[in-house]
Amino acid sequence: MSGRLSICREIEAALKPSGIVIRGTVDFAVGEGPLLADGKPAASVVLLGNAGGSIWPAFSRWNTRNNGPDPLDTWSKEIICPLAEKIGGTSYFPSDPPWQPFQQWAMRAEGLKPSPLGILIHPEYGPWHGYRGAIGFPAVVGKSHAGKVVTVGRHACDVCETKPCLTTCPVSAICMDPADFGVSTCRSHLVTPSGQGGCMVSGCLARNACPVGQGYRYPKEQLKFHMRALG
Ligand code: B12
Ligand code: SF4
Ligand code: SF4
Repeated sequence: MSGRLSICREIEAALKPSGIVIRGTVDFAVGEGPLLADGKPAASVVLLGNAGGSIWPAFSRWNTRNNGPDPLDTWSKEIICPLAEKIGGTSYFPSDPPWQPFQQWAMRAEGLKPSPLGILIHPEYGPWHGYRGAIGFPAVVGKSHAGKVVTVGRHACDVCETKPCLTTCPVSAICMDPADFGVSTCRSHLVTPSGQGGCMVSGCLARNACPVGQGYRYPKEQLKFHMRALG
């Protein structure tokens, strides 16, 4: 593989028009990484995703010409697969089974921690970020693009005194344990008139209530798009 920094620069430059950004790198212990196309374990992955609504302009333009299922996954693959091939990497996608541990990779890449919402909280973007894919390599990439590393002791949720995310959900689907998100309670509410006129239009009320990263809140159309996928 050519220089580590140049790989990240090449990825950054190629992805710029899409709004997909590098969300850090993870270097694995020997044999720990996901399998590459040649069947050998990756030494590193470069994690790719959105910061706030960064992907929405490019994706929504593309989506006006698209009628297929799972448009965001299809769009992500159309962008990331050819790039991975060009630079000698293997691509992975968060929605492709068997699910790769994207959230664990993100915790290692940027020092993030889960919020009560189940999604990871970022010190700057708050809950307004996600992962669109990753590219694995046979050689170590290193931490030159490790993103914004937070100190675990100052994790946003640890110092959030009022925790409005815990009290805003109309059906109490959110609790302190991120693993206990009430998926069926949430979905049952979303199909009711109150859910259709509330969360389905304005986005998850609990996520909206988080005071961190408000400036990165997704645009209204993007919120609706993600809620349609969840509901
Ligand atoms: C299945 C799934 C769902 C299901 C079930 C979710 C659930 N809570 O059970 C449904 C469809 C309901 C769902 C909904 C949503 N999801 Co979802 N989902 C996934 C998916 C595809 C797989 C999750 C999984 O089981 N992974 C398998 C294990 C092996 O991966 P993992 O990294 O180890 O993940 C686990 C750990 O993080 C662990 N964990 C939790 N806390 C801790 C703490 C520690 C210390 C450790 C070690 C581990 C740990 O729990 C995770 C899940 O098992 C992931 C993508 C992915 N590949 O991970 C997205 C993903 C987790 N979802 C995501 C999002 C954004 C959402 C929604 C907000 C989408 C929306 N429409 O708005 C909602 C919110 C749901 C919620 N409050 O949890 C994002 C999260 C991004 C982020 N900022 O963290 C992901 C990463 C997808 C993406 N493309 O970015 N989701
Ligand atoms: S409201 Fe507070 S506890 Fe809830 S996700 Fe946001 S920072 Fe974390
Ligand atoms: S989408 Fe609505 S019902 Fe579901 S967890 Fe968020 S606030 Fe609760």
